[in-house]
Amino acid sequence: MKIIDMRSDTVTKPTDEMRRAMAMAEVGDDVYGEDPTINHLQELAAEMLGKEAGLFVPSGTMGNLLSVLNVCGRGDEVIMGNLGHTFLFEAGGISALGGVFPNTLPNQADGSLQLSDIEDAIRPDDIHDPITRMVILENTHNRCGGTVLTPEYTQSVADLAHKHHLHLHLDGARVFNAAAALGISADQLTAPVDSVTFCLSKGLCAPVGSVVCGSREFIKQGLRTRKVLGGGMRQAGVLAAAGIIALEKMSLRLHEDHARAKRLAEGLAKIPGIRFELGMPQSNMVFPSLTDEINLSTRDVVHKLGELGVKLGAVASKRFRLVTHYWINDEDIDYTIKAFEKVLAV
Ligand code: TLP
Repeated sequence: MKIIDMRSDTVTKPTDEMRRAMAMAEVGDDVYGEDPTINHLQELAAEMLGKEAGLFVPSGTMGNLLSVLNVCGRGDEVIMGNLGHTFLFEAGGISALGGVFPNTLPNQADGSLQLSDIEDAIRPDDIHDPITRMVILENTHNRCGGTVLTPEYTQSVADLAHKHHLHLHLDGARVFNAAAALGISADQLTAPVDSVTFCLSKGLCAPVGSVVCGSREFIKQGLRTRKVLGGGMRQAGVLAAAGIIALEKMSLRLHEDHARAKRLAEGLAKIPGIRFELGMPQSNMVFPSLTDEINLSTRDVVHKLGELGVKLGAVASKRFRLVTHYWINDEDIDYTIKAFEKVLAV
């Protein structure tokens, strides 16, 4: 039985072209700055995101953590969304390792933070208060439904942050999906921010790695922070080789995943018992929910779909997440819709 794995785009395996490039990659000791393939990847990433420099890191989690630790000391505060990945899914790393305090604001349905909420959250110069240092946005926004923030909105947050001398970081794990959804280049989305992390190992299909981009000074500091976190790698050019293909080729095809996500959602929306509380997909994530008439739990549904070869995530008491990616084709979408029909019919 074919397994259709839509739990996440993190499950993507490298393409044959990536595997060939990995085998042939020129490598060196990257802690000495001597891995030519990593150097090329970092330059390419910085250029594509319109920043001075880039830094290859093992994961998106480390990219976000490193960015926070670069800017904040113990007791400092970061403003972020209450549904943000850094708050929900990074094991509290900024607090555990940096003593950094998250000040969470309600994420709006589209993944944004309200400007007035941000303004109110910035601390006054008062010895009772932690010092606000940073704001984090996420684009696309995972838990809000793979929603897309516009360059205009990002600029308005940057203007506010900079007025208060705050650093604006973007968790752009899927910023190339956001750019594809808007039909613009990724640098238009990242121009307003001071630093950005994006992932090579999600929809872009590379096996490992993320890149942090920012000013030369920020990345220089990041090299030290990465070392502190144990993320200084050696001949990791074998990984960066896949990352280069991810950027040059795979970033250009993400609209195909978005079209399949839309088709999947449209098919599922026709099935009695399914509704779309979070709205229809804007990128590669589909979040169907069960209506109250369905007596099955999400666990039951995940289990039954698993028996039919469809893997997906359960993200709330009545909600699922399915993520389209390079290894999911049109037939897989049709099969998944039929499998849902079957499971919910009983
Ligand atoms: N997200 C994963 C899970 O951790 C939830 C997924 O399956 O979507 N930022 C965002 C917005 C992310 O979605 C993720 C991974 C990360 C950061 C962390 O990336 P990694 O897994 O490379 O540490």
